[in-house]
Amino acid sequence: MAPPDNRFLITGGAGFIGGNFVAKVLDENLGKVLVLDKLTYAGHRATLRDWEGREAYQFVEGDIGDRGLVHRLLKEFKPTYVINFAAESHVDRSIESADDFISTNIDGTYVLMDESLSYWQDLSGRRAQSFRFHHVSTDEVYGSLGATGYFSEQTPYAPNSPYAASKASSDHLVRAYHHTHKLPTTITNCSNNYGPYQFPEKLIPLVLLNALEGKPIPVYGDGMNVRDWLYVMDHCEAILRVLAHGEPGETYNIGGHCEMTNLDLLHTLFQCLEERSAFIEKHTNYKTGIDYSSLIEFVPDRPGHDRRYAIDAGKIQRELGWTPQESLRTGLDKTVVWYITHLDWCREVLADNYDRRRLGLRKAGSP
Ligand code: NAD
Ligand code: TDX
Repeated sequence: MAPPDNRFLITGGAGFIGGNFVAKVLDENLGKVLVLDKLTYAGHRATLRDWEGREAYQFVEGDIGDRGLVHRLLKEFKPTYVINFAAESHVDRSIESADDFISTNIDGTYVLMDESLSYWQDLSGRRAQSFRFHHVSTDEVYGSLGATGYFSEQTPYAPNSPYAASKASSDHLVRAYHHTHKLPTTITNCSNNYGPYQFPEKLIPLVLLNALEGKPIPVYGDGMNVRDWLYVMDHCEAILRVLAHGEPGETYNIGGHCEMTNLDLLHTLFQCLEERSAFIEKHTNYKTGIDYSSLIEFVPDRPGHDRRYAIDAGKIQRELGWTPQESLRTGLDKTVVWYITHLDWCREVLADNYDRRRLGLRKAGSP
């Protein structure tokens, strides 16, 4: 897509999707990368280590809400693109406390964007024209669907969790900065991602590790909630298309064309694990031949649990020629292989951070 003199300021690059995006930009030699990441419980040096030492890569530990730092980085790095992946991203944690969701997802995005506006206003010519502020958002801003229908870019916002509300709020700020100040912004709202480097608090890596270890697999409610699963590298490719060819001021929905109930997803994951028995035996000390389904435990539902998400990704397909390349089976197999060969990464990111306990059961009104 982009000539190699492009410069990507990537926030949240030590996290799951940001980390995969950094890998893609570096592996495809698309330009120079500066990662700005606060290294919260979800951001890890173990992820960044994979590209340390590469000439095109730099890392700064810091907060997107630190105005002085953001100002300095923009001035010194002179990005072509600011891509904002930094966020608090776990719905269950937003139920326990929304403090960090408000400060990073809303206030932080505001500061990053406000400084980007000043930076862009000082640019001229081709550099001003090619600059983009890209904001990575979620389908959860649209709320929950019934048994039919899809989220399109015209669907009214109706966020249900504190996480979704904080993302909706930041989307509105980004939209307003384009409308008011003409800042060349783009937004993508995508469905559930899976793949390498995902912190094992989210469904797929949590279940994968519990299954390998023969531990109970918690399924919220009746397990019939539907998500539209998207392989993370397909998402990263979509963002690159939007940066290169998207229209400033526009929003693009990104989905995997892969709706599934949580229970069906888990059974597909178990099949992938069974097919990889020999690989598991070769690379780990875990037992195989387990009936993984027998590990499922139905647990109390997530408060406010959205029933169904499904994305109409027709706009990005028509306008930018993007469709997902990975099927659920091929994407899950890659994910299974990655986790089996990266158990050290799992141990390192979980240590002192999270013991895979149930999160998000704070009762309404409790302190
Ligand atoms: P993640 O939780 O894995 O990573 C978030 C990263 O942001 C971490 O590295 C963390 O250290 C960093 N960060 C947090 N607060 C920061 C701050 N104040 N300043 C700088 N860095 C900070 O998240 P993810 O799953 O990679 O999600 C990335 C983005 O994509 C988020 O904006 C999320 O809302 C969105 N999204 C995620 C999914 C999904 O399925 N994971 C789906 C749709 C949209
Ligand atoms: O242990 C679990 N058991 C379970 O049944 C966990 C962690 C989840 N679930 C259910 C809840 C959801 O219906 O699985 C589904 C997926 O849950 P998560 O992995 O927590 O994802 P979700 O809440 O759907 O949100 C994700 O997709 C949209 C990301 O975390 C968000 O950042 C993104 O915006």
